[in-house]
Amino acid sequence: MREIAPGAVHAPGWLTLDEQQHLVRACREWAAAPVPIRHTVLPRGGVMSVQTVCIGWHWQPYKYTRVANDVNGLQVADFPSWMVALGRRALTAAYGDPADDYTPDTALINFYDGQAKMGMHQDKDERSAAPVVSLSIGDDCLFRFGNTETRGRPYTDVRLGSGDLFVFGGPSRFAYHGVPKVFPGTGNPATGLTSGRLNITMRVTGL
Ligand code: MD5
Ligand code: FE
Repeated sequence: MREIAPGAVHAPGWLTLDEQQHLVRACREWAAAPVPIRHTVLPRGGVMSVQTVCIGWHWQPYKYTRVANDVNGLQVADFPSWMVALGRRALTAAYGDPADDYTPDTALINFYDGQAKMGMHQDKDERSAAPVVSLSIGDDCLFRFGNTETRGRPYTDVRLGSGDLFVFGGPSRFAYHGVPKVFPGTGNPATGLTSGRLNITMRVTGL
């Protein structure tokens, strides 16, 4: 367990192999239906290299909706209670306090192929400052954790691997961050994911 910045905690290998397998299976189902995973199209026409599917609420740039009117118009899958429980356990692991009042209501599930990246950005479409719980499965990546003022330096580069937990809360909740690189072939096929990287971020929308 390492505190990268106040409120930003990295717990390498926090998920068991069994938990990773369970999450891979769940994400495969969510990626298929009711709203298929897709490359999000940005308002100015850019297409994200990462593929995303959401549960609970549907994220589109730059808001949350109940139905995926930018994809197929259907309501996204429910946010299951077992994911709420997992999010609470993650917060407790990171901060050491009970987290019974933490109730994430959405998750963005991002799939990175070997070429995908995510540019430096802040997550501020949520109307809540509650922590974000991030879980990684599959190939390692370079994760860049920045500051709340600018996209640029200072930042800290952290390598995230399969099973890693990262919690962003307190003063780190609205920091800039991104994924400059994935390291193909570094994952563990026993997770069920034979290539690429899966990242699940649980959030509280405040909606
Ligand atoms: C990823 N996902 O690896 C990252 C990990 C995203 C996204 O950035 O927006 O889908 S989550 C990192 C994160 C989320 C929310 C707040 C902060 C970091 N932070 O304040 O540093 O696909
Ligand atoms: Fe983000």
